[in-house]
Amino acid sequence: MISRLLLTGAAGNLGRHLRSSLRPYVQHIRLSDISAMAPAEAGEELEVCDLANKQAVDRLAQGCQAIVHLGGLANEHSFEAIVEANIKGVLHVYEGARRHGVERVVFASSNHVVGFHRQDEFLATDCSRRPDTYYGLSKSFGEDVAQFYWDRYGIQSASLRIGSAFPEPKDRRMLHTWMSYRDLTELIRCCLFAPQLAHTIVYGMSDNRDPWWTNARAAHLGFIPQDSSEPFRAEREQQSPLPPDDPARIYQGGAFVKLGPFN
Ligand code: NAI
Ligand code: 15L
Repeated sequence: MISRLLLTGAAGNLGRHLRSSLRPYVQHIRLSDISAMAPAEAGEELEVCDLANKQAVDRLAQGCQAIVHLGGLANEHSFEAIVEANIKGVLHVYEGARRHGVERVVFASSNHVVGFHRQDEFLATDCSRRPDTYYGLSKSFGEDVAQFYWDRYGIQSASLRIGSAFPEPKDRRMLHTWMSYRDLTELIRCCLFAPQLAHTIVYGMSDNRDPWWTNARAAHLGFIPQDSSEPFRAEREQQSPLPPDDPARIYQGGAFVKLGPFN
């Protein structure tokens, strides 16, 4: 059991699910978000906090054994907004971890760190990064922060390059990138309890038929996905395919590669 886990982004789609699905593995869970959360139940602590506020994030980390960092903007925004929530946010989380002796951090990175790789490429976790947005750049920065705090301070981390974590895959692209909530919970459990993480990068995906990524270099996590996008294939393939020259069909990041500019 983790004695006290900090879960940021607890009011979000994934956070609301993980709040209950991670509960069996933790004695106390500290839930934080900038938005309101459902009232606390036994063993839960609620802290409303802006990740851009360094002092407030520092208080969040106090007394925690581990952190699952989901909080921040989860898709593309202006650089100014991304800087506050995601860039300052992830640095503040790691600074809090350092100052309060938190042992490990699970960081919700994203497939958009590699979004400008083509869909016909098969990527390992050590491929070059090709972020597709300011959002992807912020996740790339977060992965570098995780590496730095391991190298400099010995804080262990897993950076989860989550594909598409939704109740169901929504479109043809997500047949490749989908991750069920059950598999996400299991991946985070593996990251919290694996004997040694150092800084491990892992793709967050279910056991899909035609993946774009391999987790061969993260086998030490012991993560075995149970779900697959396959049961949704027939229905999703009734959607018209995008034109072959559409960048959203060419690149792994899908529609994200066409977002912006913001001026
Ligand atoms: P979400 O948008 O539902 O949840 C993010 C939460 O962060 C929200 O509740 C929001 O209020 C909070 N937040 C935003 N700015 C904040 C700030 N300045 N201070 C404190 N809290 C703030 O997104 P979702 O889908 O739950 O994603 C969770 C994490 O997983 C995000 O970091 C996202 O980038 C990452 N991720 C999610 C994927 C998915 O398919 N759902 C795929 C790849 C990565
Ligand atoms: C992400 O990083 C986003 O947070 C999520 O909303 C999805 O768009 C996902 O990637 C995806 O690529 O499908």
